[in-house]
Amino acid sequence: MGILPMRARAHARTHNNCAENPVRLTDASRDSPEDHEQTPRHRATEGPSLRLRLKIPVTHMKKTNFFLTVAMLLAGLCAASAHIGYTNRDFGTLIIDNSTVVRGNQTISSSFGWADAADSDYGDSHRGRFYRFTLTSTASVVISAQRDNAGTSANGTESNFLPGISLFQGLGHLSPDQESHDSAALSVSSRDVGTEGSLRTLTNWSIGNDPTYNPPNPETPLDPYSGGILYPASLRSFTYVGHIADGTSANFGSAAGIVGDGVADGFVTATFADLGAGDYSIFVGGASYGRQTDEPGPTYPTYGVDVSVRAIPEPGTIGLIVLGLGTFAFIRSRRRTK
Ligand SMILES: [Ca+2]
Ligand SMILES: [Ca+2]
Repeated sequence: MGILPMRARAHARTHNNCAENPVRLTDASRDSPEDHEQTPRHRATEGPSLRLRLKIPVTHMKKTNFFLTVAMLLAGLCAASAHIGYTNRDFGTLIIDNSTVVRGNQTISSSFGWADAADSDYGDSHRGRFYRFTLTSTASVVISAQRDNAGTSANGTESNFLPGISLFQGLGHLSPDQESHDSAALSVSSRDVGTEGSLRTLTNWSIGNDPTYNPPNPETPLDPYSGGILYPASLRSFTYVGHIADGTSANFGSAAGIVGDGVADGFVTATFADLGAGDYSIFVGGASYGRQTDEPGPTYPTYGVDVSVRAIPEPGTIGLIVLGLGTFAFIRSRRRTK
């Protein structure tokens, strides 16, 4: 359970669901531009709605059409916000050579999002950032997160941010699908009643998206998505691999099974061993559970973070390389002897 009384949180969430989108946009505008990922529907939403408003005076519209239009405009505002996206946070296919790759200059909304998703009523995926990478063969990957002063909290309160990292197999929805988000009908119907969102940082979880049509149909401005190809709503699954949290239970709370690094210093690192080939998502968020009362929303401070990955060849692979070099040296020495 979160630390706010359930009724208060339910109120906050109801208040926040569609209305949370402008809030996220505010957060995002302070964040990095990659938040405004332009899926086809995002682009289309602004087009037809705007054209409708310019061409058809409200006085000449039937009342029902007017309300439909208002509803669509509101829906458009909802759809235009960012959910689970990876732009500027995609490490790509990792080269397994022990080299470190950094994605810096990213910001995270709130200092509690990771820890809040470790408890029994889950958490909101918007209170953190998703990164991704791909492996084409088995490797161990070192993942690190270091706070910086890039967020709105860069006024002396950035030290409130203690990062938590969770690693999952799987990815959220990618274009042309709509992005995954917690308040999609499929997300809500696939999780327990009363949960705060779909995100879980200590176990497997899944999240849905909304259906969309691409391209939109400009001939039906009241229903611009009635043309084109249907991309139906679906669920994406995240298979839990492991986690690390900054500090101790004094900051990340009492949820069972959390592994902390013992030193609440804004830095965490962990090695995730023997990862098979495939696509992975990293979730990074704040690990200060108790700060939910200090940051009640709906607008949250943002905190800067730099995240890095380093892929290490498997010990078996190293052994083969050493064996190969040894054989080469042996053959050369034999030739010299001859
Ligand atoms: Ca929670
Ligand atoms: Ca630490």
